[in-house]
Amino acid sequence: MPTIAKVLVANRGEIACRVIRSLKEMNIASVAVYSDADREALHVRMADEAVYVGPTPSSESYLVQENILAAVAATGADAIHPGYGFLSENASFVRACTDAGVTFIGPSPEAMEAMGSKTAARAKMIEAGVPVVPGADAGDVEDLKKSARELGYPVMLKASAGGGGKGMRLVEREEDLASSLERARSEAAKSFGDDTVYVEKAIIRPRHVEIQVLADGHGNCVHLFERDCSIQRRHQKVVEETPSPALRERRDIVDEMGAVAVRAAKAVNYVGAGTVEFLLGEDGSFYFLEMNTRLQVEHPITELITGIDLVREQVRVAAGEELGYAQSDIVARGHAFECRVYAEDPHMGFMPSPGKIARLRQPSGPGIRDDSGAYEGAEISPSYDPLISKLCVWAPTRELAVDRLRRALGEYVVCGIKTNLPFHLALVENEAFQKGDYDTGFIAANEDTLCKATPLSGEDAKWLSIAAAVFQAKEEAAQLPAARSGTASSGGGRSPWWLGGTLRH
Ligand code: MV4
Repeated sequence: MPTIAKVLVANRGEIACRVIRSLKEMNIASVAVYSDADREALHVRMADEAVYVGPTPSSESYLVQENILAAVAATGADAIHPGYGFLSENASFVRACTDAGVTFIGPSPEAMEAMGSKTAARAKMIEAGVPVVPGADAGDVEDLKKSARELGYPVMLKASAGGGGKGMRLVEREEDLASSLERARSEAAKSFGDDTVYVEKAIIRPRHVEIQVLADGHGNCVHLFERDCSIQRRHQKVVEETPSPALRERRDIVDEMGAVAVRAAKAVNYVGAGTVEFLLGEDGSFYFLEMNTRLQVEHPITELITGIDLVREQVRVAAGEELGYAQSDIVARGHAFECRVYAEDPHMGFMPSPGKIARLRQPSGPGIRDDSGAYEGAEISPSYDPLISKLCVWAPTRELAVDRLRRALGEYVVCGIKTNLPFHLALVENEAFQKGDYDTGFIAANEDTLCKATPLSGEDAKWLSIAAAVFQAKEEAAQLPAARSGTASSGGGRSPWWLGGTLRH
């Protein structure tokens, strides 16, 4: 059983802070890595040690396997937690960790590769008896017409090498098939360098429902219920919740989806935390979409309803421990939402809005969890995903959770940059959302009401400009030499946020 005494967190932002927190609770030393832009970042201050891994662009720092492994060697870390994104689903990196004698906190490279290719995953799932959307290779137009007739319209054309909705085309009638196939092929070739296309039965008004799974290296695997991630904008999740409103009265379907997800995980000898994504039809039918072989952004809402710390379980399993509990021991209570708070301007097409956070007040109080990498004075860099934090709420019922979400969003104050908080505030007032009556097309169908600028009255605009001028003047006064002596903050000019970790250049 590998002992894990020190973990290098090969990530940044909120997820790095989140992982470091569980390591601290487990009395495991933590090592942060940082680029030029992240020299003053929160995760660097929270870790016991921090190592510089390169210039700001991720491709020159966080994604450079040699630099990450050099940081492991320099600090004597015996394990790496990849977080999500970056190298978290990179099988060659897992092999490099193993070659370097470092424990990768996650699944095997084989499991990653089995699930990394859509077509290989689909074949594997069919073999394992996991329901997939009825479909076939497109072939030429005549083959496609035949397949589409058998499937029944509408059908969905998808790029075999694609994902995330790129190159997808809905075809309602046979007369549109040839032209749609041509466009799908050219988009697939342009986007993925591979023009292979396949056809599926289109699932109408689907929901995106995913199941969290957790497996150890001793053949034990459980699921931790579902997350409804249908509130997406351009295939980017924005709000997630558990339980799914569509399955509140259908826990039998959740049990079935959970059992299928466990079967999918076992089919690839999965170890660690993973997520099996499904399309859920209006009739309660569900179909395998893909499996994410990493911890997901939205994992906190599962933690809130089950009380299980998924990062802690990942580390335990990576250290060779058994789960120590069975499916019957996993109990969920209450309802949880996650709102992704982005440095984006919803009134400008969600354009990223990088810059300095001049003022920040994050919500707290009963049932609130705000996983954040931000702090007052932090710079939100244009070089990385503009996620500021994930505002999560828990309450005994969905209705109470909506009330709590409204209260928490009302407390959230960010000055200096634009955020998508106005979008979230509009969403929580939307009647269909309040009823849980939505599908994956919800934002597209409601974008105008969810993103309209709430015009300020003349009087409000006047007072806002006065307040901004006063604020600016105070900021400039605070920058004067006398005010910068640093005597006010601890550590001789060092930021008051500094927690005393060791900084290695
Ligand atoms: C579908 C579908 C309807 N029918 N497949 C979008 C990206 C990729 N995850 C799969 N997607 C879809 N596949 C069939 N046969 C509808 C979608 C879809 C979608 C799925 C999940 C979450 C958001 C979505 C937004 C638009 C379309």
